[in-house]
This record gives sequence, structure tokens and C-alpha cells, in this order.
Amino acid sequence: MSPTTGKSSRVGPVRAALAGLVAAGLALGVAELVAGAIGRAVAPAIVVGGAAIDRTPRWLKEFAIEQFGENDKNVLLTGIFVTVAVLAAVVGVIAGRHRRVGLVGAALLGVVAAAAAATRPQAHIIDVVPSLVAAVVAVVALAGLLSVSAPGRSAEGPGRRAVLLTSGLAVAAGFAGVAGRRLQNLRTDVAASRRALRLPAPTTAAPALPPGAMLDVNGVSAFYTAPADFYRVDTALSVPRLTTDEWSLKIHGMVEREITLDFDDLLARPIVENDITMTCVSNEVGGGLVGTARWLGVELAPLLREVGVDPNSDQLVGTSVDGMTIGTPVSALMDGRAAMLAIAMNGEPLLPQHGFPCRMVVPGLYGYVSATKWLVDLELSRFDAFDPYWVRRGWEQQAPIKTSSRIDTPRPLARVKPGKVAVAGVAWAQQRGISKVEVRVDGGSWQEAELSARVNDDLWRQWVWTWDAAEGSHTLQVRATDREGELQTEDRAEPFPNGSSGWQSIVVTVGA
Ligand SMILES: Nc1nc2c(c(=O)[nH]1)N[C@H]1C(S)=C(S)[C@@H](COP(=O)(O)O)O[C@H]1N2
Ligand SMILES: [Mo]
Repeated sequence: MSPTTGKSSRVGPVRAALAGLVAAGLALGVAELVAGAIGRAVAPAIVVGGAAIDRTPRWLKEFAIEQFGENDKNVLLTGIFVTVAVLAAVVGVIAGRHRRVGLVGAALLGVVAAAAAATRPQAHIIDVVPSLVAAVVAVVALAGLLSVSAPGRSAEGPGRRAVLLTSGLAVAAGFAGVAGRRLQNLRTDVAASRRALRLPAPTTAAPALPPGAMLDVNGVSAFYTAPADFYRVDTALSVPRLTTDEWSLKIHGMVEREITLDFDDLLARPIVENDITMTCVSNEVGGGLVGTARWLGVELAPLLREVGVDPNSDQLVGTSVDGMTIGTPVSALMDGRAAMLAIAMNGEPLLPQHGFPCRMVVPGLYGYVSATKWLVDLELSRFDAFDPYWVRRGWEQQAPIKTSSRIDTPRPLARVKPGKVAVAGVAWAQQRGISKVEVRVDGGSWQEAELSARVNDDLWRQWVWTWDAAEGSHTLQVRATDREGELQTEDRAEPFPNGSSGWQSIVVTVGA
């Protein structure tokens, strides 16, 4: 189809690859700038990454989280940039020989990114613009770089002009990228919005903690998890940016009167404070995807009563600004539990990564069926009418939290001194509460641990048991019982499709 480029304008593979890289860099940099100018987080790498996350099979997602943990998103972004670099170099080399084929290739990469932008949830037609601009920039820059790099008639090959243009465009790429990011921060200054937010005093404060609610044991999880240490689980490649000024929440669907609240409306409502332990369905036995906070916000049940929920509606679908959908049973929201729209965690506005300015929190349900972050829309619907994001991926529609217990100290495979060793951790069974935690060594008889004082049944309890440790290698096991008298199941289950189960077991070495 495309004729081979004439000899005099052919460019050798090394120079052509470099031209491809610089053209791609400039294209991505300019795209950041355009994304900043239109005030949308739709730079090509972000939209392609987001599309990739939504299409990643579960085994690969689990592998990535296992390997990279909370770094999984940075690893993905790095992977995207490396892929783009390789493709850009290949396109450059092709264009060096077959100019038109290569330039079409460059344009196609931009079009693929534009397609990803257009198919993101919450996509706006304008979202394709940064990627399309990137396509044009890539084509023009690549053509220009190759033409100055071509040996032409001169025998010495490309000279100063090529070097100047290449380095000039590379610098421009960097500037555009940095300026684009700055612009995006300026346009939606989440940090400033967060600083400016004066938290209201609770109309109904959380009751004071009883004595003994927190155990003083080295190595046990803090009763309240510091927000910065609180586990983070979401599909957002870049943390969605939403200020209190931009925020609004529409409650609609199967209701008598739909309403839209802005942030002042929210603050004007009675403010409640609840201590709640939150858990992720993806938490493995012994894992860290659980945390406790004092949440400040607005009760959901009165709001739902105000809009008049159709009795046939059984699912409340929360949607975030980045298009995540999460479905919660209406019955759970109306049964008197402390379900809320939260704006603060442990006395400070939500951190951006935990859903600033407003998220849902519902005790007793895993986060993927209750805890929409960056919440902007609540639709009353039916379970048989709409499958939210995770349900479409095979996770159970409804998922109450399973009774779980964890050993925080000693750590697995730790080496401890013989004699008295504090074995301690946390146990949770939100809504039912924890009544007992037991520990056993090497499959011996179960020993009852001391529990922190009960605060409410939506909170974890810390526990400690003093072990008289003899030298050697030993297995420690833990199990909890809820306040209904139900023992934590020994049956091992993986997190998919409705949460892990089984007793945690660790091996430690006792030696001088
Ligand atoms: N917008 C949005 N909200 C979300 C998620 C998400 O991916 N996007 N993940 C959910 C899941 S699976 C959990 S466990 C909790 C985690 O909240 P955290 O990151 O504040 O701990 O948020 C929930 N809310
Ligand atoms: Mo989760």
C-alpha cells in the first residue's frame, strides 16, 4: 500500500527510534496540558490505564496486588509508559523506512487512547480531545524529526539541525507535561478545598470510650487507624479530584421526590459521629485490608425517608465521580445501623484517597457493596435490574462481613525469646460483635484471650494472650466467636466471591 520511502529520506533505526520516543513524549506532554486546560483527568496514560484495570482478569489483578500491594497502580502506570516507549520506538523505526505507514501507526496510537477516553464511565465527549491532540502532535513531530534526520543529499548525514530539534522537542515535552500536571492541580485544588473545610461539631457525638477499650500491648493494631495508614482499595489510577464547591449528590430513581444536595446542604443536616471498623472483601486471612475510624457525617436512613423510597426498591446504587458503581441493600440501610455519608475520619476531612469530600460508610458490609468514595449519585434501584461494577465481575451481590480474627504480634516467622510472650491482635464481626477470642499453640487446647472492652458491635476488639513460650518452632492459631455465639468458621475460603474465611495460623521460632 505505502511505497517504500525514497532512499534519500530514509532514517536509520537508531535515529528513527529516538524520533519516535521524542514525538511520543511531546504528544503525551501536550496531552497533559490539554487535559489541564479542559479540567478533566483524561490524559492518555490515565484513560488507557483505567480501561486496562476494568478489563484485567481477576487472577491478574490478584497477582498484581499480591506482588505489588498498594504500589500496584504505580506498577501499572510504569508498565503503560514502558509499553508506550517501546511502541513509539517501533513506530519511529517503521516510519524511518516507510514514512506513511509509520505516521499512520503514530496516529492510531492516539486514536486508541481516544477510544479508551470515550468509553470510560462518566466520559464526556470532550475527553477524547487530549488523545486526539496527542495523535496530531505525534504525527507532526515525528514527520518533522524524521525529515531533519534524513541524510538527504549530504554525505555526513543529519547535522546540527536534527540534534537541535530533537533536544528542543524533548525539553518541550517535559515542560508541557509538568505544566499540564500543575494546571490540573490548580483547576481543582483539592488540598485547598480540604484545608478550607471547617468540620461541624457533631449534633450526636460518639459515646466516650469505656475504660479498657484500648489495650496497651506492643505491636497490636491501634484501636483507631490513622487515616494515612488506613488501607486503600479502589480502581482509580489517579485519585479523583473533587472539591466541596463542585460536589453535589443527587438521590433519585425509585423515589417519590428526588433531591440534589450540595455540600452546604449536607453540613446543614444533623451531624453524627460513629465508630466503625471497615473491611475489604479482598482481605486474605491475616491480611491488612481492615481499619477503624471515627466517622463524621450525615445519617443515610433519614435522607432515604425524606425522598420516599419505593417499597419495591431493594438496592441503592452509589456512583462515584469516576464512575465506580456500588450496590447496597436498602434493607441494611433502613434497619437502624449507623449507615452514613461520611465527610471526616478521626477528626479530619477525608483524605483524597479515602473519598474526599464525601463517601458512604455502612457497618457490617464489605466496602465493595457499601463504601462508595467520591460519591456523587445515589439511585434507588433493584438487584434484578442493575449489576454494579464488582457484581458484573462475579463477586456476590450481597456480602455481609465474616467473623475474622488476626494475630498482629508476634509477626509470622518472627523469632522471640523464651518465656512470657504477648500474643495479640484484633478480631471483628461488624453488626454481630465479638464475644470471645481463643488462641492455641501447636494444635493444643484453646486458650481464652483477654479482650479490650466492648464499645459497639460495629468495631473490632483487640485481644491479648500471654504465652509461656518454650524453645523451638511453634504454630499459633486464633479464632473468634461473635456475640450471637457463632464460632468463626475453620473452613478456608479465598476472598472471591464473598470474602475469605478460616483460622489464621502462623509459625514462630522461640530461641534465646
Ligand atoms: N469510587 C470508589 N469507591 C470505592 C472503591 C472504588 O474502587 N472506587 N472501592 C471500594 C472498596 S472495594 C473498599 S474495600 C473501600 C475501601 O475504602 P478505603 O480505600 O477508604 O479503605 O472503598 C470502596 N469504595
Ligand atoms: Mo473492597
